[in-house]
Amino acid sequence: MRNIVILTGAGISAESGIETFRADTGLWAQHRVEDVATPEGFEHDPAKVVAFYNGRRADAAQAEPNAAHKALARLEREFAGDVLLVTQNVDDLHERGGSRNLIHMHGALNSALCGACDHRWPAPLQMHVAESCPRCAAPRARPDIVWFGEMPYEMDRIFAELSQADLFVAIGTSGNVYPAAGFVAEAARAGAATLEINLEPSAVGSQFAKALMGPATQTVPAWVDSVLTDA
Ligand code: BJW
Repeated sequence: MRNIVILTGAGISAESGIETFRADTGLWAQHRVEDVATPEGFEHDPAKVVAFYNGRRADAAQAEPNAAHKALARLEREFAGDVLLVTQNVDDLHERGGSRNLIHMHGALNSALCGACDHRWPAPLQMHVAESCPRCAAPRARPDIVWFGEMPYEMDRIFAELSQADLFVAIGTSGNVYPAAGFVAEAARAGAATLEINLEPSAVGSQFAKALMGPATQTVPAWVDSVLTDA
């Protein structure tokens, strides 16, 4: 086995104290998706959207990487082949846990994006509405987040890596949001072994050949140990 592609979702950060989206008391039980996670919502009420992401950025800054984040970083360091981590999460707990080969397909809380020229720069802890772009000066700064209806980042690279994967693993994601929910089918079609690690089977759980159920801080370190021992 040479190439491992790992997809992570909100469940891997849950035990660091970051809320998931679709739990009964999760973010989507507290906020309307249309209001805070669509371009139309931002157009209609930018102050509400900026405040939502300011709160999320503050929560992420308080959180610490957990044993699952650290185990994936160890896998990247110690596995003889290539490990690519694709996260849907916008927090920076994978980086702070030590991962380097990482794609934030849904953007990042610590990044700001110019809606006029696509320039990116480090977001302040608290963004303000209609901040100016440091490159083109347009008052169009927005959180650098992929909202519904927008194209996730680095899709060409992700699909290329999935087509070369020997193993695809999804950790802590509910399988409700595409294109990420379609990665298991893509990887299986290309001949990869597939593994789901979650608290409970996801919406696409039946498409995985194997599953490990339990909290990520227990299942992920145990799985990483087994991969490094068998390698
Ligand atoms: C634990 C745990 C513990 C808990 N240990 N596990 C109809 C059909 C198909 C698709 C569409 C459709 N209509 C529209 C679409 C497309 C749309 C979409 O998928 N909609 C669905 C709702 C149907 N997708 C898009 O618009 C995307 N763009 C797009 O498709 O562009 C076109 C394109 C075409 C072709 C190729 C490529 C692209 C953009 C999606 C943007 C998603 N944005 C959000 C919000 C922004 C980021 C943010 O604010 O953080 O991203 S939505 C939200 O969901 C967030 C997440 O990244 C994403 C996934 O959530 P996740 O991570 O799975 O969290 P939860 O809460 O759902 O699940 C947590 C899991 O953890 C659970 O399974 C728990 O069991 C588990 N768990 N504790 C282990 N301790």
